Amino acid sequence: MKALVTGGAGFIGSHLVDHLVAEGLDVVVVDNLSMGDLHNIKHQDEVTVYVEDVRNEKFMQQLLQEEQPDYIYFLAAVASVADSIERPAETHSVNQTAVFNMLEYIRKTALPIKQFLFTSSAAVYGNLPELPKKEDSRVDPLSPYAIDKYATERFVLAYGELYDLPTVCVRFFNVYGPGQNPSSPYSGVLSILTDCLKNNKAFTLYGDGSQTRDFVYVEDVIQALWLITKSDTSHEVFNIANGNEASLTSIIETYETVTGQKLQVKMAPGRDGEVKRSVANIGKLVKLGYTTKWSLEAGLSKYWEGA
Ligand code: UD2
Repeated sequence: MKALVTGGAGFIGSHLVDHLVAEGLDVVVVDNLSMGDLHNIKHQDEVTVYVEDVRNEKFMQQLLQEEQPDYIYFLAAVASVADSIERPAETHSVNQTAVFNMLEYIRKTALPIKQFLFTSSAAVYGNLPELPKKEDSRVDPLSPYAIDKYATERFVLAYGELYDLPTVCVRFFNVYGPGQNPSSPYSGVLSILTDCLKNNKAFTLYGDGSQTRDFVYVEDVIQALWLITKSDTSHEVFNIANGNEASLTSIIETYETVTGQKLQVKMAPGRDGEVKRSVANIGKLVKLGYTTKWSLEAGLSKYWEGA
């Protein structure tokens, strides 16, 4: 069995690649290294890596023909709400057009795949009051990022239904853990917090800290992705989260306790397009056998140890 992972040198992608190798799959990675790093992949020598942009349509088509993957995990993305507001056209070309082009090529050439998994985001739910978010909760995508993710989900599911392709979508909530790049202002908040605590830098807190998120440790995310692959599920959407809501202020306090460090905080206005509260209902994933193995405290301790 062969798997193609786009964004496979990135934070979540590289953990997935390591898992797939450990499960005995042949793994092919495409990554343009815009946020990823080949060193993130532990089993680099066992993986075929192409340093390329998923927007290179010709290249992607040739790759699919040559490699004939059974499983495709589409993780390549500009993974930031704020970045999509700064650069809507460019983020659209990655977050939607590249995925669409691949689906279209698979359809036209009737490429025999076992599963096409698209990684979407909790951002699709927006700021509607229903909590926790279920996969069939109403959506209200507020930013170019969220709109692209939602519209692409619909393409992925419609292609699945209309052309009988085995497609599935997942909505990541806030994923954290080793390998998350803290270098961009748009990086995940826990990678930035870790960098600030380690290197005694001031942390900029956007808003009043009462915004909530559902943080899930990357190993639980990989558990979820693998369960979805093994279940042979098609035409479904799954939340991938921990199922717990925590305010940013409480997360900072927990991290200070775990590390025994005190964070310097600079206050700044909240970011545009931001979601105020976010927490998932993970019942659908639990039905596949998912159990969260990492509480926030355990995940943060482990992350800090390796940082
Ligand atoms: C996450 C995902 C994003 C999308 C979204 C869905 C990451 C990196 N991004 O965005 O791809 O799926 O969820 O809702 O996981 N913050 C600070 N200071 C900082 C950085 C962040 O206060 O230096 C705040 C930020 O304003 C937000 C919270 O921390 O309220 C989490 O920010 P984030 O960028 O880690 O993730 P989020 O939820 O905006």
